Amino acid sequence: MGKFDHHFKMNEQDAVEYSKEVLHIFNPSSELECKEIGDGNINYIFRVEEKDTGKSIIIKHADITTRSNNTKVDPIHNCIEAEMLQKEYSLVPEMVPKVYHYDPIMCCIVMEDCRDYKNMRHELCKHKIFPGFAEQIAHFMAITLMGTSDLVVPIKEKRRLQEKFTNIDLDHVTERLVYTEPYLNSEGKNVEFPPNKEFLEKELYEDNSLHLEVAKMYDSFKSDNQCLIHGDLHTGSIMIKPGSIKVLDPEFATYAPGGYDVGNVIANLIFAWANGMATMEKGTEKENYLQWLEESIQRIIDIFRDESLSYLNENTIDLMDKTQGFYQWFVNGIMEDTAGVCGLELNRRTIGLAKVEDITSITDEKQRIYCERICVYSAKEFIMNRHINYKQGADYIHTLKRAAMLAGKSYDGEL
Ligand code: SR1
Ligand code: MG
Repeated sequence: MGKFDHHFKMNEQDAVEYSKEVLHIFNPSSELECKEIGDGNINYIFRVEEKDTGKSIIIKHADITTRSNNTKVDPIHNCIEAEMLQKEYSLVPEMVPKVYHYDPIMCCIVMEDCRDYKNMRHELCKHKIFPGFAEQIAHFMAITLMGTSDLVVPIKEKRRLQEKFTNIDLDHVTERLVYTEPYLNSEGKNVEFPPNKEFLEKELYEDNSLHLEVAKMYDSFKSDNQCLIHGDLHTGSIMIKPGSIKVLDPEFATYAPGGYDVGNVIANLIFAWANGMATMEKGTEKENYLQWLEESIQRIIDIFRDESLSYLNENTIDLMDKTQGFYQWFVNGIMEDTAGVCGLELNRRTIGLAKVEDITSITDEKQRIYCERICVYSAKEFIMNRHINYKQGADYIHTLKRAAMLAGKSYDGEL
C-alpha cells in the first residue's frame, strides 16, 4: 500500500513526494522545491516548483480540521471546490485556473499556478487601480450565475448537480458567520474594535427591524437554490494583474441566491473605498483612487444587470420561463439580493471573526472608527432598502456618500 492511499495532513516534504510519485507532471529526475503559501482559514496551499526550469504547480490540500482554528470540517468541500473550478472553467476559461488533477483520497486539487497575478485585496490595500476590473468581474458573475440558473440548465440536470454541490459544513459556516453571529453574538465570538463597541452593539445587536430583514435573507439563503454561486467572492479570492483576473477558492460553492456573489464583490470594493476615505491624504492620488472605485462599483452593477439580461434573452430554454417579463423579474430579484448581501458582508467583516485587512490594517484609532462606521451605516441602508433602491450602480454611491457624512458626524471626537 502506498503512502498516498490514505488521507493524512500533508507538509511541504509530502507535497514534493506526492508530486513525484502521483502526478508525473515534472521530469522524474528533476529536483523539486516546495513552499506552503496559504494564508486562508481552511486549506493548505503548496507551490511545487521544478528548480531548473521554474515550472510550477499549486496543490490545494484539505485536512479534516480547519487550518485557522482546528475545528472539525468534512473535507468534501475540497471535492466541491475541484468540481466548481472545472464548472467555472467550462464557462469562463480565461478567468479560472486550470485543474490538472483531483485526488479525492488525499483531498488535493492540483492546478495552474497563476504566479504572475497578485492577491487583489493586498493590492487594494496599497491603493492600486486596475482599469477594466468592473467589466471582467461583471462578466464572470453574469456567465457563471445565469449559466447555472434554472432558466438555462434543464431542471433534471440541475437537480443532479445540486447533489454534487451540497456543501453542508461550509454552508453552515456562512449561516453562522454571515447571517447570525453579527446580530446575535450568541456564541460571543464577535470581536468589536473597542472604541466602536458601543456603536456596533447599538447598531447591530439592538436593532430589531434590522434583525427581521436579516432573518428574511437568512431564510432565502437556506431555501432558494437559484444559482450555483462561488460562495466567497471577496477580493482575497481574486488574483489580478493589469487587464486580467483569475477567480480562485470556490470551496464555499453552493446553490443559493445569485445576488450573494455580486453583493460580496461590491461590499469588498466598499471596504477598499472606506479604507481610502479614512487613511489617504487629501490630493490627486486619493481622488483618482476613490473615483476609480466608485466607477467600478457602479459599472459592476450596471454591466452585470445588462449582461445577465442579454444572456437570459439568448439562452433561456424553458417555454414557461420565456414568458414576457419573467427573466427581467428574475434579474430584478438578484439586484435586490445583491444590495442586501452587500450589507451583510459589510457588517460581518466589520464586527465578526473573519475581518478584512482593509479595516484591520488601519492603525490610527480615529481613522478606523470612521472606516468601520462608513461600512455599518451603508450596510444598514443596503439591507433595509434593498427592495426600493439599488437597481442602478449610482444608487450605491449615493448611499456611500451619505454613510461617510453620517460617520463623520456621529463621533464626538475629532475625525
Ligand atoms: C472559518 S472561515 C471564515 C471565513 O473565511 C472565508 O473566506 C469565508 O469568508 C468564511 O466566512
Ligand atoms: Mg477562501
